[in-house]
Amino acid sequence: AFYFKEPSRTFSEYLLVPGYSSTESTPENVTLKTPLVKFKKGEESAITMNIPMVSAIMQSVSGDEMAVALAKEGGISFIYGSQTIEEEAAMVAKVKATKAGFVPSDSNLKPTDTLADVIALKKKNGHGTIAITEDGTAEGKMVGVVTSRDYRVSRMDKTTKIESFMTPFAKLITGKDGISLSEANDIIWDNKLNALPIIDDNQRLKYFVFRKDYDSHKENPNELLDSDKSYVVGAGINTRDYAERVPALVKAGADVLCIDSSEGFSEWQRLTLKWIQENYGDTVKCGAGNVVDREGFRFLAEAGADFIKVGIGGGSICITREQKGIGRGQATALQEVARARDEYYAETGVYVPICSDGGIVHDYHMTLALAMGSDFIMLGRYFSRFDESPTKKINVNGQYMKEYWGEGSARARNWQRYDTGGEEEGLSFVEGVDSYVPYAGSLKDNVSLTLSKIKHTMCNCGALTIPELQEKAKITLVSATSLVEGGAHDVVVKEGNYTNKND
Ligand code: MZP
Repeated sequence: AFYFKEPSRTFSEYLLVPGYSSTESTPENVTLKTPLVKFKKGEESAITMNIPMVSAIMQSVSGDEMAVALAKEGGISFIYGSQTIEEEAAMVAKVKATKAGFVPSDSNLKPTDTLADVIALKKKNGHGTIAITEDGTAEGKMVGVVTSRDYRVSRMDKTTKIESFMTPFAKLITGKDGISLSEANDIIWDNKLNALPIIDDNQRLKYFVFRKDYDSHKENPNELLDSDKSYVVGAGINTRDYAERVPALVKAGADVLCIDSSEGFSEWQRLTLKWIQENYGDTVKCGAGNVVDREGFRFLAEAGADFIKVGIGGGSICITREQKGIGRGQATALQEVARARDEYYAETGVYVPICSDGGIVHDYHMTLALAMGSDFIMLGRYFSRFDESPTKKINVNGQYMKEYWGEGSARARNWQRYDTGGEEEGLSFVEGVDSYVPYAGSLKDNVSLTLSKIKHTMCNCGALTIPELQEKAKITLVSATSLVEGGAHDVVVKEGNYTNKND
């Protein structure tokens, strides 16, 4: 057997030692832009992200709602592959169809629906303006609109029919398709509306222009109206049904794919990548993984992976190390793979981005992962706590929790992720658990806080970009006793004065 000389280590065993910060080292000057897919020296990656965060390929994390919310912040979700091809493609298509102000086809109700239906739809879509069409479909003629103001009449009974409180279409000030954004904005403000419905010649609703969308596009209004821009979305695939799944996802508009597997150093991944290259050349981008050492990285890089995920057994819901005794401490795995990535780049002139996947507990772990060479980070538990994850929010002993389960759990039954080929199909033993995580609110608020911490730390290290952080970072191992020194200690902390939401 081969024995590694050093023990494998986790993020919590390290700290960053500050470097020189100049007057330029301020959070506003930090950019977190990062490449998603491989590129040649001197060229740019075909897909870049504004923040180095992607959401995990998991049932309890990445549905279409998560994908839109994360894309709005500059990251990318990978829609889970442990569902039928049709269901996964439909989720991708829904994300691609979502534009600022766009109304998805299930955002309509008919006049005979009730206040309860309005409330349920508002909860699902997050906005209070709902179109009322003759038959409740997006193709139907628009007959009115319900706004937050209309249904906030508390005396109303939930069984009250919409027709009794909606604003009839005749009374609406409507915009025609082709209206300029500033014209739309004038109408919105002059009439104290929250949203302006934009209709086509047959009085069918095309989309709403929401006041909040206008505000966020003030700098460049054309991005919102006359624009085809859709949100970037990824999707998970497996090494069994790729010949059917990949075409369906590509047709639905997926921008990037990723082979979702707990162990990626396998011939099955090489064959999957080969099939994609033979059928699509380099027009379809696909990541692979997961690996934890140089050999695994080189194998997938040579097989043509567009990015490579690092990490086995470190996920919060993962029991692979306990069940099978395989894996490696995430920090050590990442350091070795990052060196292999740099070596491969020096040799071939091809930069293959790597993604640290799993095991992030504190926000500073993300900064460490970036400093250790990760180009971006995949997170499951982190995103599962937010409103936008596709799971139920439940009250457990007085505290709000969200459900979070592993892809290798009996609940997800994603046996393809743990498949080692052969005739055997199905889950023979579990590699993940079903759990609760404390509910933490909206993605936007939490991501902003996390990014702010990352940017401040980068400033302390004198780095304004991720590559600069990787070059300049000074990283030290910490002893078990100095870990205690790092938290509040030898004081009685008053209740409620410190909450680190990601802890
Ligand atoms: P975390 O962010 O919750 O710590 O880890 C998320 C990662 O754990 C996923 O991206 C995936 O690589 C991995 N995962 C998902 N399901 C399981 C499992 O059931 C798992 N064992 O390990």
